[in-house]
Amino acid sequence: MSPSPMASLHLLLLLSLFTSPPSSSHASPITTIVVLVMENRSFDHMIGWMKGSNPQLNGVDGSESNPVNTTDHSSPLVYFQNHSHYVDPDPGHSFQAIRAQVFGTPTATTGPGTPPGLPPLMNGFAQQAVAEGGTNLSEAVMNGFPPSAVPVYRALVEEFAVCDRWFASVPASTQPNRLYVHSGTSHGATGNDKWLLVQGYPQDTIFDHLHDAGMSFGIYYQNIPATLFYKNLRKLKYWKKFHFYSTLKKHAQAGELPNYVVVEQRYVDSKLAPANDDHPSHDVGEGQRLVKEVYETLRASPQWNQTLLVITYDEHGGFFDHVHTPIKGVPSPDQVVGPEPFLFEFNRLGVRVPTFLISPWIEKGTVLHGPNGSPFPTSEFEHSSIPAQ
Ligand SMILES: *[C@@H]1O[C@H](CO)[C@@H](O)[C@H](O)[C@H]1NC(C)=O
Ligand SMILES: *[C@@H]1O[C@H](CO)[C@@H](O)[C@H](O)[C@H]1NC(C)=O
Ligand SMILES: *[C@@H]1O[C@H](CO)[C@@H](O)[C@H](O)[C@H]1NC(C)=O
Ligand SMILES: *[C@@H]1O[C@H](CO)[C@@H](O)[C@H](O)[C@H]1NC(C)=O
Ligand SMILES: CC(=O)N[C@H]1CO[C@H](CO)[C@@H](O)[C@@H]1O
Repeated sequence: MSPSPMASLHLLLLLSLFTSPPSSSHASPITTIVVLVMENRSFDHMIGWMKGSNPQLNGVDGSESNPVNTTDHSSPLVYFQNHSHYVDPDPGHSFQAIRAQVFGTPTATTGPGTPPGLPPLMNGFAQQAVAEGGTNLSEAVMNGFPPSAVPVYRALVEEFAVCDRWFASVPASTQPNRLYVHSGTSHGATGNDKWLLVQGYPQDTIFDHLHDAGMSFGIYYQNIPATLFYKNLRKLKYWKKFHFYSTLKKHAQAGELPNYVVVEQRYVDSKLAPANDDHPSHDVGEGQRLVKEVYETLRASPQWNQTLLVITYDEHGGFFDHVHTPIKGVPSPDQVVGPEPFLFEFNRLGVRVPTFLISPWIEKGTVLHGPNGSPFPTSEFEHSSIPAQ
């Protein structure tokens, strides 16, 4: 396949994390990779306060702040807090909103997709939130969960590996980033374009490549499989690859999980079945329950010894993160340019998101800071690190 060159080899790199492979061969012990992509939360918001669980992790200490007005030097500062709870309404995370958050530019500006000469100071989150939802929203975005509120993640940080330099692939909303996860490109999408989603995106996917290579995959969904936004997945030959989420447990127990497993959560909220994707205003407690259930299902499987679970977030959802988003040496995956008025060239990444790597082969308390200049000096982990191989 042709993932972004920046991403290639990343999966190998992730796999090199594993402690001693089975002595009989040098092959990776992993035959099943399970991918779960949660929704709309930044690294600092979700696990930035977990330095107490692992001091190696690039998190926060409360000294981080944003001015209410980036052009007024006497403007008050909003400091990053540790008492996030239920967030409603949803903070802004359109392409424009994110540009304002990352570069500190006024929200209303149009103009080029990447403001020339401006460093990504991550200083516009409070200002953008005030413009969109007033003071309460600026306090909501400058806030993270205390570890006790996200106990499942605290346990994962302590027991397995966390990547503290993994970015959303596009500084834009949900769907472009979800498209990157299984195909290494959004095919020019910088927003959630309903019509294009209905038509289906035409690019090659990891599913096609696995299928052609004789490997299996399965999508375990709860209400709507977002993977159907890839046109290729609508082919008749893939029809049997889609399973209700309840089948995950059956396949796991029977040792019948395919090589590549995608778990899709409930995106749609209702009283009987609350959404569990962590997207505001959905309850993060539900997301924690889902993660725990997936982990326990895999752990109880006879395939656990060959399994890697990757949990990441599509994008940061408008929440502050202090790590500057990479804006140099980011190659476009396919040279497709985004729509007017920004004509985005896919030459910078989105905001940092939490990513966990979970497997019996991973050493306890590992923090992976990045791909260490491989394959290119400017390579970073982002969503196409998953299909890259
Ligand atoms: C996992 O694999 C290793 C190496 O092949 C083996 O020593 C160990 O017994 C296996 N554990 C289980 C639970 O199968
Ligand atoms: C921010 O400060 C600048 C300079 O003082 C001022 O011109 C602008 O109106 C302020 N913006 C807001 C939204 O208050
Ligand atoms: C802002 O938060 C305060 C305290 O939580 C609450 O009383 C108030 O109604 C909120 N304002 C808005 C506009 O939501
Ligand atoms: C949150 O921050 C305050 C002030 O820095 C600190 O006293 C408190 O212990 C922190 N709470 C948690 C749960 O980290
Ligand atoms: C499932 C869900 O509500 N996800 C939201 C995450 O943010 C995007 C915008 O990027 C919304 O459109 C999604 O609805």
